[in-house]
Amino acid sequence: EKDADWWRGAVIYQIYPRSYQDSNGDGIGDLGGIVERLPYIASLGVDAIWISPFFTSPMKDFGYDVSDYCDVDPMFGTLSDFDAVVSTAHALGVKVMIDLVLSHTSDQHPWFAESKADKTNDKADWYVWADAKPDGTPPNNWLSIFGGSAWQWHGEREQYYLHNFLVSQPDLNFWEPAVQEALLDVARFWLHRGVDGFRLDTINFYMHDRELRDNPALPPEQRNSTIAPSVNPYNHQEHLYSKNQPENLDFLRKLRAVMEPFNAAAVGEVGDAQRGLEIMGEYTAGDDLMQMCYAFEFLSGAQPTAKTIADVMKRVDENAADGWACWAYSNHDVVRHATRWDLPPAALRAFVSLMMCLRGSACIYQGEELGLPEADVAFEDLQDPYGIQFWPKFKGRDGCRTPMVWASDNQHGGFSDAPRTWLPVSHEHMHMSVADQEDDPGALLHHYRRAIAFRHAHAALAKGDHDGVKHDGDIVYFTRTHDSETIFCAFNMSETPSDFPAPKGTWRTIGTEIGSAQVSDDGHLHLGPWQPYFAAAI
Ligand code: TEU
Ligand code: CA
Repeated sequence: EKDADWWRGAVIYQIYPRSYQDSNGDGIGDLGGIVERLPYIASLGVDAIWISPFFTSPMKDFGYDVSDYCDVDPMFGTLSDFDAVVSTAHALGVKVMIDLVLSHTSDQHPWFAESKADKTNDKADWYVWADAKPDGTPPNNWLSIFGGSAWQWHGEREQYYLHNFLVSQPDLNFWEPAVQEALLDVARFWLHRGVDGFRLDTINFYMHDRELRDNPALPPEQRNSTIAPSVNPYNHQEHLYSKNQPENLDFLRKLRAVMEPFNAAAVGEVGDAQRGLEIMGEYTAGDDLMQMCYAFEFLSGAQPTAKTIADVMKRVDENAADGWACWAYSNHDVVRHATRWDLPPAALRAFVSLMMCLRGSACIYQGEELGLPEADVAFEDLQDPYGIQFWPKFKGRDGCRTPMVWASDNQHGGFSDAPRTWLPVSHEHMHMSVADQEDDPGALLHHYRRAIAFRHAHAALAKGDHDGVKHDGDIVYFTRTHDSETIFCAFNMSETPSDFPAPKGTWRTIGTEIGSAQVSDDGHLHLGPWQPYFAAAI
């Protein structure tokens, strides 16, 4: 009776566990806190949660550096706390996706401890080791996303090791079959514990070029900052050999086969500013690969307009027509979109309504349902190594990682009873708390609930095909169809009122609860600022 297709069109709520709810008063969010807040999450109407890493970790990259894949970091709780997350979520009808960071481990992982000891141990080839060039410099020119060479010299082993991210995040060697087997066992472990799927970190970094060829330079006009801020020289290189290797697909097929009996779904994170959608096409191309890839198109850059939204959707159709994107506006790595695009409340409403209607699944990042802006974090409070590296040109990722605000009459916004929290709660966030918005019928939180419910009420919006996304001035519009249901959607993506001809044929206006316009007597739609129009074919 399990629905293998549950992920298609799902709304996934992303939890950054350090900052969701602290249940034991140490100033850090934890799994017990998630259990406490699950009724709230269920009240949003989301299908699933994605929990950022809670595994054993020295926390150099706040959990994206794992030292034991099959245990919970004591900071976050225990395996039985995790079981409580799963059972509570399932009882509320919410699925659980966990964040598997398989491309690299922490340098504190026992596998690395063994591997680094010498060149002959059992795990000698579990990481990517290479000799220095004759002059002692790294084996090639590959760069790390977090700054500098992607190679770190190791005195004991007298070799360099590869790290695409922090020095303390050595890359696993996916060319070693035993590594792949060990990682598939990790997936099996969690599937047996009841998880419904995975968010897979950086799936396009799994394999590397075995010959370790130098990456070519990227022409200046192609350097953009989707994956890393523009101050980072990483953007000056085309990562031809350090990522996107065709053999990634072989591993992903094995992983999918492991997931299949559990009806589990994966959303693969593909970090590539130039070829992201092309790679999405490759990685979601068949039933034996990823169900979804995470789309970066709305996670950086200028505020999307009717035209750029139509362009993105067209590129998805061209590159990944048989695949399925998972959209997001905000996450734990980027500036919150309320600030990044400087959006007024009406625009925040329009953007989430749009996301609920686009072909694809959708990720909502904790706090965006409250309209939280990016928090200002002072240099003294900074925690993110990526921010510390490039400060002040790039202030890092702490501004989107500050604690959730639950109630404004409470110390630390109801997040924690500790004297001090790991990142300070933003004062600007306080009056936007969940409790404040629950009491205010006009609050954004209620709009998020209604927009999610609207999608769930219409299979065409969740699972349907579309006839191509088009734009006319500031209006973006399209039609979605599933089985016998056909829905027309139009959105005025601007401050300026706009007229638009009503679609031909017989239609019934729907979605008035999320602001849908009505067709006027002259057969036109008069769309106010940021106003949508929705209609179902009769
Ligand atoms: O991010 C991968 C990735 O693409 C990053 O470069 C991201 O774009 C960057 O943080 C810039 O904003 C994943 C995780 O989401 C991130 O938190 C981790 O730090 C990273 O992998 C390494 O595991
Ligand atoms: Ca805690």
